[in-house]
Amino acid sequence: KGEAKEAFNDAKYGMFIHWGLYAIPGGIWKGKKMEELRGPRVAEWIQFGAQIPRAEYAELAPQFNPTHFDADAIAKLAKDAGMKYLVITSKHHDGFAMYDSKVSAYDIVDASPYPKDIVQELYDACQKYGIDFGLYYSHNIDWMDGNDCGLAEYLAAGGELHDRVKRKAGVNTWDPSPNTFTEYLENKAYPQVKEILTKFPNMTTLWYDYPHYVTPEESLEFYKIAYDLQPNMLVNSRVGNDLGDFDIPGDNKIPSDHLAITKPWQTVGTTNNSWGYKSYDHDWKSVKELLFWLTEIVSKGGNYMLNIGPDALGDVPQESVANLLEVGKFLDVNGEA
Ligand code: JFZ
Repeated sequence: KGEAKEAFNDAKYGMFIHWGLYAIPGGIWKGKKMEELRGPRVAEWIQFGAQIPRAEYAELAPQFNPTHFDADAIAKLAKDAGMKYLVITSKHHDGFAMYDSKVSAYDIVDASPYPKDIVQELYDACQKYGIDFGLYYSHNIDWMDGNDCGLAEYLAAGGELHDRVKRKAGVNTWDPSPNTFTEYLENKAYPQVKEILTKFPNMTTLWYDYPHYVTPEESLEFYKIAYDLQPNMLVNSRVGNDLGDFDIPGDNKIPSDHLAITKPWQTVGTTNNSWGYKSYDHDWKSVKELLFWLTEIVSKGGNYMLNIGPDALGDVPQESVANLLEVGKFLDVNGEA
């Protein structure tokens, strides 16, 4: 994948989009903010945070009607911001697909009043603006269909008992699906990954997230599916078990010894402090700070993927739009061609 890796390094800067049903609560569930709930304070974790039963969380789907969503405007924003590629959440930990899936009806077209395939719209708009395309897929955690996220099976396979595992990080313990994790892999995760790779050709990256309880065999299977269908596409290291074509040092992190890294690497960052839309988080990184991250990462040979979180109507928060465009102006004047 030498050429693809070079292209990845050359791309340097791209857009990450976290968008799903969690944009409706926007970080507040029944009057409680993420900070008063469990787990990470990022808004896309609300189902875990408030331990919302699956059926109750699924009631968000008929309320999701992002009539302001404008794929063209978002692809153009990426372009004007100086970004070369875009990666959107095809399915996050909540298990809801943002494209028209034939594998599961828990998706934007089948379960919400919104008639369009959001991923398809963005894919087409990216083609139009010459923006490379990639997808995020939560392969391990699926609070709707993933039972215990594979925890029991991971332990049975002799998986390491580190802190996160002891804490059961991310595991749906409050209302796990009736099917087993293995059934989830066979009937949902593997088929959906095959589905997106077939539906959206010529992707540059597939972004798996996060290998909490994935066994080496499962990581290999996820990697192989990707390789078989799109051999030139790069898979991120979060496929798990030291597989993957590029590394991610950690959210909002720059590796301390970038010269020791042998794989291409990417830092992912937020524009405020959440990936998914968080209605009360106004702590936007300044243009100066975004430029610091971009120049720091790119000058060390990395690739920076900066996130936006559209709201329930599909509007991108104005502050992040303005800041991205300011960075774009800077790149226009100072960036290389
Ligand atoms: C994961 C997700 O849980 C989160 O919702 C978001 O999608 C983010 C991009 O990825 O969260 C992580 C995963 C790994 C680290 C931190 C947050 N890490 O290694 O520091």
